[in-house]
Amino acid sequence: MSDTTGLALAVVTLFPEMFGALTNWGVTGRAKEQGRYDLALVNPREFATDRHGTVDDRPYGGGPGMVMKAPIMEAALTGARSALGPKGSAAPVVAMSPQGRRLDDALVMELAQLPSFIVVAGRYEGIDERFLDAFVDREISVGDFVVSGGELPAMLLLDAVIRRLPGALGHSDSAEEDSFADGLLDCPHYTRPEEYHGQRVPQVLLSGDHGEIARWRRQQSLKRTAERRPDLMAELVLSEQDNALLEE
Ligand code: 9D3
Repeated sequence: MSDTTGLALAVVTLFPEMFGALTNWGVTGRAKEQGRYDLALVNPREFATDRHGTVDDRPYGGGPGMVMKAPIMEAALTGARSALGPKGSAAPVVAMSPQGRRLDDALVMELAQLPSFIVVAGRYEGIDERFLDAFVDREISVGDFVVSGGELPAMLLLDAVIRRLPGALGHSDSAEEDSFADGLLDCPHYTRPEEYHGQRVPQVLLSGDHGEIARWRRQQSLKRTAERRPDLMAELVLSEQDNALLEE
């Protein structure tokens, strides 16, 4: 990719092969082919200094598990900055962490507007706190549940960011119509057959009246959001028209 166009990404990870799930498939695979982003993968293992390739060590104070070593992570981060070229020196660093701020659409949009950033994915119990203090700008969590490492959370974050890059989505699934762009859940969807296990497609969708269809879809979105996500509903400022649709 050229140095001046597209988002320049780097991930520091012990399992770089996992990121093929992102770069090889679907919307995020196509965006890569189209040069909308580039992804450098840097393995801390390559920066180990002993013959065993050690990247972790026992925690001070005792307890279970292992901790990723700060000097190795620092060297890998420097490697990631080099891999990014001229954009590397200014690239913010985000670490995936259960202790981080919870990912949401606002944070995704913020990251999608940067020229470059670096993601650090941890394994084991975590990374030496002094590396986080010295080099990491923000820690991000994907939710209050435990997964086995930072790689899947990093892929989740990057998928969400990449689909927000200009041109990444064809107009068949436009970014404006994506759920959460307007703070509402999506409406229900139907395709053939017209009747399935005795359930018919809502008549309005067969009517060809595009005004009525848009109105019905908006109403369904409002209703579902109110029923399923009162937390999202509380954040909305509804128009008179939306309030009327919800009343019906
Ligand atoms: C016993 C304390 N655990 C912390 C909650 C240990 C621990 C579990 C899992 C430490 C690291 C991990 C690996 N998880 C991540 O790196 C991670 C994560 C997650 O587990 N949930 C939600 N978001 C994220 S972002 C990175």
